[in-house]
Amino acid sequence: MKPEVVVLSRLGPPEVMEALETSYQLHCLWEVSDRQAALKAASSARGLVTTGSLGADPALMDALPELEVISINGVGLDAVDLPAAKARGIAVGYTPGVLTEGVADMAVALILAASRKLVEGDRFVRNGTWASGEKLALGWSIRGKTVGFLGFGRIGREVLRLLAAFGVKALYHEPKALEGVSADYCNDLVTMAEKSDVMVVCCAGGEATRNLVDASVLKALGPKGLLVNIARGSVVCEPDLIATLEAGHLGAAALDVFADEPRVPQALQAMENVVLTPHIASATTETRLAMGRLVVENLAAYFSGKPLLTPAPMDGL
Ligand code: 8YV
Repeated sequence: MKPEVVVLSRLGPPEVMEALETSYQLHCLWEVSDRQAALKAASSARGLVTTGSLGADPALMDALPELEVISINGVGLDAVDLPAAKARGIAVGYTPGVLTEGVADMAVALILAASRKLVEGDRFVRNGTWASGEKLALGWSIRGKTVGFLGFGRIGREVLRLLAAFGVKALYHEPKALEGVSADYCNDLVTMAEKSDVMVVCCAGGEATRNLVDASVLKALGPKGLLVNIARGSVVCEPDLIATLEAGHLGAAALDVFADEPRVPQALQAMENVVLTPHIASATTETRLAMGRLVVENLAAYFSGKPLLTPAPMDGL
């Protein structure tokens, strides 16, 4: 008998779902109209596959009383209730490392898209404004500018490695200074924002970072400043972001993540100086294949009695 596994969202490319189907009896929840009935039918499931955004809350764990292992397709742990999993003795795996490069590439793409007006320029061509004789306003160069990193883990450091080719100066904000990193520490976020031309949000989500980027930080970044968020929408106070942009106190924003996905405030959609993408920083075939393989390998390790390859850090909870 194959173990039963609940899958909350289709993982791609196709070989990931094929690998899951080969080894498990799947309950694919995105295919059902009645989620409660589907969960009831899955009440013997021993495994759960979820994503960084969908996570797993205690209600879901309660609905799956036989649950032994959660395998997350993502690096963010903010949507999975780790204390609830620990209390139930549920093992949790995630996919660190394999998405660092894909997400870092996206941060650089967003910086260039906003500073060089790629999306605005595309609209300008398509809607006939260029043909009507108008000129797009000048963009600006990232070369030699100062980039402040809110969070300087694997992803932030990879973004900086890529940006080194542009000769940027780098600052970072973390709860504590880090050893052996090639960026200057700022223990105050507002001070870092004042000194930065671009701020890249690449810290973990969750209560510790909720609304850390508020009006005071955004105003300090300033009327020429650019905010890039490839982490979690919860880190940025969205109403403050909208108000600061509308008042012209912040120059631009490039956002891959939002407070209430997939809903994106109309006010942000209406602004030419805002680049919006639908939470796709890890969404390349290469990265999603690597993530999907690790999801499958973590499950396989669990069901063959071995330690997970990449267990979520649950110690000390
Ligand atoms: C994914 C993410 O988009 O890693 C994360 O935490 O948010 C993203 O890489 C998400 O997990 C979808 O699978």
